[in-house]
Amino acid sequence: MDQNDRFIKSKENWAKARRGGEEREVFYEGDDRLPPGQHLVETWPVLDLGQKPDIPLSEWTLTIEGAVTTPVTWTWTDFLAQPQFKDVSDFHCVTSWSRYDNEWEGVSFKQLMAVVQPLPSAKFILFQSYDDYTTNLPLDACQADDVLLTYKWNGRPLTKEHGGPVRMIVPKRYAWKGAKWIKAITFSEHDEKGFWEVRGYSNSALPWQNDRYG
Ligand SMILES: Nc1nc2c(c(=O)[nH]1)N[C@H]1C(S)=C(S)[C@@H](COP(=O)(O)O)O[C@H]1N2
Ligand SMILES: [Mo]
Repeated sequence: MDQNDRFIKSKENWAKARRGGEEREVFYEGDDRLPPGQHLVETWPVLDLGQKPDIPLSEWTLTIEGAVTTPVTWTWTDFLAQPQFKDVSDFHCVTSWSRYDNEWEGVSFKQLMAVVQPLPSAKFILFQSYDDYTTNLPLDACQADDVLLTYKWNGRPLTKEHGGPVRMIVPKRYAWKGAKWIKAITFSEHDEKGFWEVRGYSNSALPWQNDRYG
């Protein structure tokens, strides 16, 4: 086992030890903005499987396919040609840190859906990344106004460590639902669990429900 396998194993065991059995603890820390069991940080920690793929902008593509009327593969130029969107939101990691007021810039998920036009049968979405990470969400969750594909954080290009060139941001779910180094988005009639979802983490991942383990 290398260091990375050990990290995955320990996170998996952590979820196993905590799911079921005990009742979910829901407590508030006197601040309506901080979800239960979270603490506030001012830095921005880096969390991933350790690969941090290097994708030159000239080689970067994002494919959006599956149960859609118009599948597309965007190059970097195509991505930047989309109407641009800015939003400020809070970031909640399941390992218990939260970071407030992140300013994101990119393409809203609503815009992406206007381009590909999901079929009425499309109910779920699978996200795939350049490091072979995957995560899944119901389509409904991605229709929220604050969901976007971002390439800028606080006015600066998103660094490789944090998922640049482009990553997903889904503020109302724990941060593992936001795929860094995003490569493909597949709309589907069926739900397919992602990397952490098959390793004991919640399929829904709702911070306000303290919904961490599945
Ligand atoms: N491609 C990819 N995306 C990923 C991950 C990953 O390992 N690979 N880790 C997830 C997890 S567990 C978290 S908490 C956030 C962390 O984002 P950050 O490193 O920018 O803080 O990215 C999520 N997206
Ligand atoms: Mo995470």
